[in-house]
Amino acid sequence: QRMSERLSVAISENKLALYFQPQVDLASGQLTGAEALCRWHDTEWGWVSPGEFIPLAEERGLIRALGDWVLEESARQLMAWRQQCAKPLPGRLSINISAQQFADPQLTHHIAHLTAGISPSAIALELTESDFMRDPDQAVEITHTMRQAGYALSIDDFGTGYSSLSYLRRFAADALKIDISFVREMLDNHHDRTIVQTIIAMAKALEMKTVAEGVETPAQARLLADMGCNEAQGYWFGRPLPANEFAAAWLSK
Ligand code: G
Ligand code: G
Ligand code: MN
Ligand code: NA
Repeated sequence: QRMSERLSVAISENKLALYFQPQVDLASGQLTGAEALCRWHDTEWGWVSPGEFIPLAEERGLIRALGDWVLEESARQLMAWRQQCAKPLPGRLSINISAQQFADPQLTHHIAHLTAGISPSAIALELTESDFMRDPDQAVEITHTMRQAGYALSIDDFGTGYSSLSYLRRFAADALKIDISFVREMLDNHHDRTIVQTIIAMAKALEMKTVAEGVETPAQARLLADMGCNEAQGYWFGRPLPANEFAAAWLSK
């Protein structure tokens, strides 16, 4: 109870922060974009994990307000980088969308409104595989609207959410994000390695790109590149950073 009240105050008083994690092309090592990740530092409790406050926000009806803030702040930051940095962010900024935001039939319009001034071609929307499958027919409709508007679409945490192959084809997503749980033990566990290889093959067949999550070692990066995975994010390439540090590290030369 108390935590949800404090979260509510943090949202309305602009006390959340967005961090940015680089996404890189595995073949060239070039920056291909970034993922915006929400952070909350409470004066009393310190850093609260999004693994804790995002589900709480969903439970307590705060996720729309939080999601709106994330979208507005993402647009503000893209604009600021354009004005202040030697180079703008290449590719797209990936923004996480929760199931409850996704349930809004006006979502695409709402996103366009909150990110006014930023082209949809600068934004990718991430939805988890399980959120897609909650109401797959509605998801097919919404994802087509999003794609028509020019947003790219990624299926997050892929491999954990039981999509049927027929829906996967109809979702019209641009990218599959291979869940960290398969990447983590890929080098030692041949079952996980096979799953990763299979996801990459399937994505290719469906003309989607693959983005591996949670890449922490050069050996993982090399194996993924050899397997034909397109892009990656993870501590090996860069941790999520506050906007100014991200710009200094990635947008300065
Ligand atoms: O950044 P970290 O891995 O700790 O995030 C934990 C979880 O919180 C991840 O599943 C991530 O997708 C989710 N998350 C982070 N930022 C946001 C956000 O802005 N909106 C939503 N809906 N989820 C987020
Ligand atoms: O569910 P989603 O993919 O949006 O969540 C991404 C989460 O993964 C973020 O909370 C981010 O902080 C975390 N993350 C990013 N890179 C790594 C990594 O290399 N290792 C681990 N363990 N977590 C990571
Ligand atoms: Mn994500
Ligand atoms: Na994920």
